[in-house]
Amino acid sequence: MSKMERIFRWLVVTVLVLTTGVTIFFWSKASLIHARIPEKGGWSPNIIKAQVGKPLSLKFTSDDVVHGFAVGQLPLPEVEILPGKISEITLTFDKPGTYTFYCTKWCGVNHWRMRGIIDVEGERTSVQTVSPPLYVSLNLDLDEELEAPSVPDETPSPIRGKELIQRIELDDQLISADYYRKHSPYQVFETLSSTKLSENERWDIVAYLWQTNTTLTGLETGRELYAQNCAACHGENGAGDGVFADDLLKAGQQAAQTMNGEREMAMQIPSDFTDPRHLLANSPAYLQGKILRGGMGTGMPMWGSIFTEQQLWDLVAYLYSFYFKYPNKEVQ
Ligand code: HEC
Ligand SMILES: [Cu+2]
Repeated sequence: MSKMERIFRWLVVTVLVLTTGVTIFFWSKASLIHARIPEKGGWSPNIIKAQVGKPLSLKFTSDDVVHGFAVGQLPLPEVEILPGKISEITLTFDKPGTYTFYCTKWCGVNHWRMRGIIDVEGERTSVQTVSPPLYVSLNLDLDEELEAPSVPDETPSPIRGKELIQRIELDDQLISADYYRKHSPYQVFETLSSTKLSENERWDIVAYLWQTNTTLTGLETGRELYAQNCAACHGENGAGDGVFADDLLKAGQQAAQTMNGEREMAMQIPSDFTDPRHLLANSPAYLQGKILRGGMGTGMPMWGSIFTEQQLWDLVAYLYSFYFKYPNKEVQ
């Protein structure tokens, strides 16, 4: 081999090694997803492309506080994202579509705004029919504020309700899940006025019917989802007094000064699920719709792309349990 040839070979090898090195360096930089509190930009990038069936490797780091990563409607373990550290996860999608990814750690009052999109392209493997949410098919107005004309003067007892039900002839349809979802507790209370029972006894039956449409595992799922996603605004015990309730009110007052809305300010107060006047006037379909769609500017986020249908019903059942204090065992 001549000297020239050897130098030339060296050059080729060096250039090859360098370009691969540089490519890997930039590739790893480019695919690193930065997490920051929403006021500082949230996810960057916040739109990720993927292909059906092709593993998608994601790397994360945080530029400020601890964040978390999860994808809505997918049963994944959440990924913790620590400042200055790199976390990784590999995902494979089996259906095309637009998935929402979101932060799972309360990183500030705007935490829930920390969302992004994974755009998954590819062949649909099976035909899916997506039915509209129940509030849409029922034509419910989610912005209507309903109040129950009367409420129980003591907490209704599902156990007493179960006993009472043997004494009367209850229409079978009242027990079905379909009926439960479409009616508010107050509507069922009114339906029961044809019985000769006292008002409190009728409420006991309503509590029993609500409990039979709830399972302990469903309530447990609802409790976990609520603690992670809702408690910071609505409060641990559902009373509307979460740690961010004051911040929301301030944000509302600011909005009220800039626009002309007293209404706006009032609406920024997270709902109190322990207040029977409000809770008992609303059907599961209404509450599910509210969670799914959000308040559209009231401070209540939308969760439709985050939770599965079953998770939404579990959350709804859990919200009623703030008022109907179900006993710690199944009453069937
Ligand atoms: C950032 C604060 C915030 C978070 C987080 C939040 N909410 Fe709300 N929510 C509100 C506010 C404010 C309202 C009142 C305004 C409205 O009804 O739109 C509200 C209203 C609601 C209502 C309507 C109640 C009614 O009777 O009209 C439901 C149901 C609800 N939230 C459920 C949830 C659930 C379930 C979660 C968690 C998955 C959640 N919220 C998370 C702020 C929040
Ligand atoms: Cu965050």
